[in-house]
Amino acid sequence: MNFTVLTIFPEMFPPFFDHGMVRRAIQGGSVTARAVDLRHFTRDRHRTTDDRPYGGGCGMVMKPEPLAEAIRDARGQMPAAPVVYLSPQGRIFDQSMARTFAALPGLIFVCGRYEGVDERVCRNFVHHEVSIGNYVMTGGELAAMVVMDAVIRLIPGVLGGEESAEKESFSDYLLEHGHYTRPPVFEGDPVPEVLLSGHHDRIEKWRREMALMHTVLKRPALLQGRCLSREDVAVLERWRLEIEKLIHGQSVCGADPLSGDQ
Ligand code: 9D3
Repeated sequence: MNFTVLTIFPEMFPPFFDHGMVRRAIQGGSVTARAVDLRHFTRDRHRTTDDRPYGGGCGMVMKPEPLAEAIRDARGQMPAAPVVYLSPQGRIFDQSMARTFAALPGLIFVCGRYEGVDERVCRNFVHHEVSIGNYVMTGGELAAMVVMDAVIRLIPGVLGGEESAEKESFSDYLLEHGHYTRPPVFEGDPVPEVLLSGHHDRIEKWRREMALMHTVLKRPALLQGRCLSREDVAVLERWRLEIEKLIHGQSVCGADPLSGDQ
């Protein structure tokens, strides 16, 4: 997988490329990554990349010529790599988009700054417009790193990329169970006993149940419309009974909600 990032802030990228799994992927040869300074593709003395918007208004727009030249140059080097424009108006990035991108030979990222890029670049040079979420940032550079980070770990050959990616797609819609390591008791708080028991079938069952519980309590929307296994449904039914018992207990001992007192 080859990444080219077109940006007016190329210095932001080496710290990202030079750490952790990203660095290992590059060193191991499964990934190449470079940030290209858009100013190299300017021709004026001041190396201008922005200009005032037609029609007036505040803020600046990224000039089309340096972007177009930079994109042509990058495409010349990797013709099969689509151009991804990071923009707050893009489709919101998710795990399935990460999987789609990971199957490609390369990606060319265009990082917007100011109010964005000239619409004609968007229209004629960009294949995918991508946002990383509903909040306002100052440019596309961090978004490009987010996308590369999520894609790199899915590339076959990158540190068990295949194996763990497969496991993920199976339980994509569940959060993970809690993780524990030594010591067995930390500040009075013990590790769940089952994890120390050595019973691997009980441990697997506990993990699945805790994954379900974390999902129901923290991100219930993830379960909407997903088909759960028979065992998962049985676990949910058991919880429902437990919760119903608790509610019945409350209506006997607690205040009557219709009496008006409190
Ligand atoms: C909110 C009105 N405009 C700013 C005064 C629009 C605007 C333009 C450019 C808002 C943000 C940006 C810069 N953001 C990005 O380049 C960006 C981004 C983001 O802000 N949020 C989520 N994903 C992305 S990807 C690129």
